[in-house]
Amino acid sequence: MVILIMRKKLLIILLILPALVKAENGYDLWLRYKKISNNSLLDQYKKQITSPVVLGSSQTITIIKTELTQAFSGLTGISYKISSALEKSSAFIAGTVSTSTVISSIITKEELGRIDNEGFIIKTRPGKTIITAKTDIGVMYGIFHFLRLMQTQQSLVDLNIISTPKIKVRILNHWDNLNRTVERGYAGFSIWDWHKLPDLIDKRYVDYARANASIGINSTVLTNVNANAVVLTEPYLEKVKALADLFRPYGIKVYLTARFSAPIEIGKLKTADPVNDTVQLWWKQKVKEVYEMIPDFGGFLVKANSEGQPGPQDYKRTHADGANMLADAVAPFNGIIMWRAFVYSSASNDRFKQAYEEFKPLDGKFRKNVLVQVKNGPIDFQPREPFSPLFGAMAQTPLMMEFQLTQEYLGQGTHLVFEAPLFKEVLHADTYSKGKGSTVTKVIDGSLNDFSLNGIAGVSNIGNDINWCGHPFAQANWYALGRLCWDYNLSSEQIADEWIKQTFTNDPLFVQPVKKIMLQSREALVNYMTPLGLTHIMYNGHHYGPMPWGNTLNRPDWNPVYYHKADAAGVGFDRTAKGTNALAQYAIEVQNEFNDINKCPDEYLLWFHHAAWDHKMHSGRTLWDELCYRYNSGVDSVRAFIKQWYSLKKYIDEDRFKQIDQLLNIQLKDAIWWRNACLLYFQTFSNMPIPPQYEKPGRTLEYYQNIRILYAPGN
Ligand code: GCV
Repeated sequence: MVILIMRKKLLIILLILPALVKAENGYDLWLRYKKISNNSLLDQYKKQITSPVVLGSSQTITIIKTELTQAFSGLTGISYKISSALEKSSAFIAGTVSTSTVISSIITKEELGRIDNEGFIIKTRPGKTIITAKTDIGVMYGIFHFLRLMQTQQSLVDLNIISTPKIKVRILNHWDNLNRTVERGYAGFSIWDWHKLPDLIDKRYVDYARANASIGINSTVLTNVNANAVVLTEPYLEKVKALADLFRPYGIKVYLTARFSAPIEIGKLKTADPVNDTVQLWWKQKVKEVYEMIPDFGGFLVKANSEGQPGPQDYKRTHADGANMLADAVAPFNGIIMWRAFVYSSASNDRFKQAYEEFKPLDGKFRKNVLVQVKNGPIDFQPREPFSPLFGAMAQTPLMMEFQLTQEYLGQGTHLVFEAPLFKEVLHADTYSKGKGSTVTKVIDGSLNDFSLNGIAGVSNIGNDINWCGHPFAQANWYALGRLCWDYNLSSEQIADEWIKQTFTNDPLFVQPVKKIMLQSREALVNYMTPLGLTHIMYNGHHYGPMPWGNTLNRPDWNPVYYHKADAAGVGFDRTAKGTNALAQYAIEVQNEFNDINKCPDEYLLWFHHAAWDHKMHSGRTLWDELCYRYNSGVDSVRAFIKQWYSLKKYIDEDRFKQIDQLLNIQLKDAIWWRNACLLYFQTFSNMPIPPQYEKPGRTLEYYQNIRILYAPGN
């Protein structure tokens, strides 16, 4: 009996304990609005948000009210109602400057002059909070900023925030197909349920818009750059319209990818030649049709003459001819064309050089409403690449940045990799195109070459997985893109800090170590995958796992051996004047940074040099020993992440804790796989021993060469 009672008690305890930290599935992203546990802060907050009022009457204002009701109630634990009219007791007032004299009397002309139509101003005094802007969309951004301050438990005392976005087109590129598969997608199927649109509006579309608005993303390309012309037919445009209507009050514009051969495929023309009058007319009519349905349609993103996609070169025309034809069609409606510079043909002796060779001669030849969209590096979203030389070479063309959020070459859906340090590394790089300080950032924001149109794109990592991005930490890359587009001066640390606090908890005992993991994660991945400038040695096709020996595809530049060129003498791609001379595409100062094998930073050594196995590195180690060291330190980092993560169990809900724990263990298995496969393979050339302090690969090279991952996702 006694035992029974004890058992019962034990049973009750077991049932109650897990319920203390409620299970979460990640769906709420960074908008969880959990009750603030710090009571003195809570008191301060309550005073600042007493009797909240939001002035105005648009759909955006309704959205703001819904968000605030949910947020204030969740964060304080008291239920709030947002009023539409000023009351004597209103401490919290939000609305455009024209909505109330209370607001306009507090905000100066000079302050207003410092924001654009999307910017906002937040001012607080004891017991008074003003959030204002020139437009309702600006007010919405101000509200989300304010909620971020609350969620990250910042003081609301004496705020004087004047904020305006540094980048105009802050855009996601979905590589989503109409059949709902996602190219390089690792989070399930596409969130766009084309089959049921426009009749079924999934709640996810609303939450997608909220999430983007909360981090300042104002544009989205719904479809894959490997485009399907069918999206431009009327039934699909109806579906696109439904999404555009829904996203509009969140400040989000919709764009589509344009398949260059659409006039033939859906227009029944014989040609898609951009100088042909009938073709031009077809596009003009198509564009008119789109704008009649979606008056604020953003424009088109185009991948042309790349990886088998049709384009102007099929008719012996240039990229500028193609882009300009589309630009002329959208210009009357203020649309823009984002024309991708991701091209590489087997004709060049170095894939690195291809985009520059094709686009540099076209500098200045594009219409004003064309942005040339350039991937961050010259090859293809590798764990580390030097910045694309195009950024320093197109002074007469506005260039926009393309980053990849989906981790095609960065461990895909199973590795924890925070990409903000990668983004910032590229943005900080100095092109020297107009002397010292000509950073990629200044090229992208237009300040260096005096362009007002500018943009940053992130290839989306969103799918229909319950937590949106597959890996719980992948959400941080979506978050980082939005925050950096708004303000590229934010540090990676700041972004990680905000994201962790909103996504998990404000407890510093959790925040600090997790931040450390995030900030080290990209370098760890570089070390266990492609240290010292190794490039593109992933598995063929799906790109998951190591395959440095890959040498069977038709085109040399699709094979890993092309990129590392390992032989008995050494390893690495000689891009100096003795090699392909790709370095000549950079300003002389950049060339000087990389040209001398003894001065080239370790991180980029094998990008630019074929270095001897006994080459002396900056550490004093030989290249071979350094390679062994880096691969092992990558593995050690992941081991440390796991140990650290395990110590954090008590701070978060069990579901997310376990999921991340298991994913980290996959990451460790993969890191060991990468290290062993690569070292064993490169050892066949170096003929040098793995130094005794490191673990010896437990399997043979043949074992690793025989691993087949047939059905990796996203391929
Ligand atoms: C959308 C890489 C990817 C392709 C992608 C291409 C691109 O090659 O592997 O899946 O295609 O880049 O950016 O166009």
